[in-house]
Amino acid sequence: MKGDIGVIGLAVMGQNLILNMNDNGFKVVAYNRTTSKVDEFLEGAAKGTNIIGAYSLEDLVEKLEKPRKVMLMVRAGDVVDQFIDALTPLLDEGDIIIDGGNSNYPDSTRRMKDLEEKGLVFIGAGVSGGEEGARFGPSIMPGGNPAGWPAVKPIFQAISAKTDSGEACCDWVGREGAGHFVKMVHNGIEYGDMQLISEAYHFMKEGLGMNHDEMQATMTAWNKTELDSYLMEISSEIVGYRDEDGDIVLEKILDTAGQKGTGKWTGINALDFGIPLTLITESVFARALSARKEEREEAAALFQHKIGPVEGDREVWLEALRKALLAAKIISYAQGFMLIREASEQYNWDLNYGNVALLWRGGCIIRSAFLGNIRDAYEANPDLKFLGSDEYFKNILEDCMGSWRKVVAKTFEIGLPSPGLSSALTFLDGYTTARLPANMLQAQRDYFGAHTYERTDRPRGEFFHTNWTGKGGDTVSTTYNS
Ligand code: NBP
Repeated sequence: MKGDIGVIGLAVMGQNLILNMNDNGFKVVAYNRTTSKVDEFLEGAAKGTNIIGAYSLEDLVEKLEKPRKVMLMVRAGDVVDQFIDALTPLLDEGDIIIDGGNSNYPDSTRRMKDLEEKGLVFIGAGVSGGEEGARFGPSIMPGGNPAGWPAVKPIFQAISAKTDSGEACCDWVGREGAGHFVKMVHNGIEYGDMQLISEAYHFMKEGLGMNHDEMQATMTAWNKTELDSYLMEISSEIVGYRDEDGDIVLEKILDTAGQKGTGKWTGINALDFGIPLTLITESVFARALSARKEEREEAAALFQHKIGPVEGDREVWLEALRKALLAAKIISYAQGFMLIREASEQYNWDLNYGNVALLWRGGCIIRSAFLGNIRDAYEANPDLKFLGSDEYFKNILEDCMGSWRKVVAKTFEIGLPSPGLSSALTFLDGYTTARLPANMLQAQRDYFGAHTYERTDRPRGEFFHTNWTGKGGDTVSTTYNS
């Protein structure tokens, strides 16, 4: 009997996905560039399973049932193109290549189009959940050529995470690079959630002077509220975790954050699309700032910067902080969905936003109870432009507003950096302000560059220029560049 699917790449993600597929009754053919890893896998974790090894791409292709499904779980970038180039001549019309790595979505769009011309089907599937997710149920975000979905769907939906009501955290996202785009935004949101929790920890530790047991108890309690999420759960474990000497491990970790680039990609796309994705982008910058450790130490000494204590009733402050965290988190997701909507409209992907929320409901790093409410919001109104306008979220934002302002104001007062909490509030204040001072910006642009402006007392689309100095002409910047 031939294999149902082939998987190339036997590092942590590939091996665990294969074992998961095997558990779900699929016959998997496993291949790796360094073929000794195939034997190690078959003799190790895959011993006693139905998994078959392959020792060349020809061997892999030979061992698969048609239409063949070959999944790449290799390092993103050139390696994916190299495997696609090597596989293409070996495959037959209608065979399917799936890239399950963290690829940049324009690459997936390009690969889908190239392979479509050659009669092959390409699926770019974002996979989230790390090692444990891959083994026991990841969130999978497949996009690309929809012709391949019927053949891949039974496998992916079987191995993916399930919601409490049994729905698979895997469904078709959309054409071209839509799957990898949604995965990219997922990772961006992950940056935002992590930043917000880190700011709350900072406020508790430096502002309220709490010890680690107290912070752990607080985060554990928060995890039973609307903030219930995987990241809150692991953070509550981390904050109280002690090493063999009884010391808190967290305090021994150097405060310089790493990043692999998906948060940066999300920010770059937001700038390209003109979407005010402030919280996620601030979170990327916060990591970049943290990485300049030595410079920060010098500047801290130079400015003698100290974070002042937060005075007052601790319990009152903690509830205010919880509300600030929740409100800022809503804004982060609202901004993320604005970016997804913009991409969907620009690329004609016709994405289902409620479905996107469902994909993230389980299995992935940003999984949370909250995503169920986001799904409900988009099911009730698929055209929702701003998540915060949905009744459920609007009520929370209004309820949290006073506490949120109080916490952000306090962080400014005591010198505690709060880029996530504060940028989200600034966004909401801007978004809910009917008249912003952009009239001044337009006047300045027109003054120095004859860029023209629209008027409050004339229909939109009519442009005017003022000869502000009496020395300029009537030529506007559509006809010359200054
Ligand atoms: P890695 O990203 O570490 O890639 C390892 C695989 O790539 C091995 O099979 C390796 O073969 C192969 N490879 C490399 Br590296 N260079 C190669 C080359 N020049 N030619 C051929 N093969 C090459 O594995 P991973 O951490 O399992 O991740 C796989 C994909 O899933 C990545 O795109 C990653 O970004 C994504 N992802 C990872 C996680 C996670 O938590 N790790 C989560 C979600 C998504 P070799 O054994 O012969 O060197």
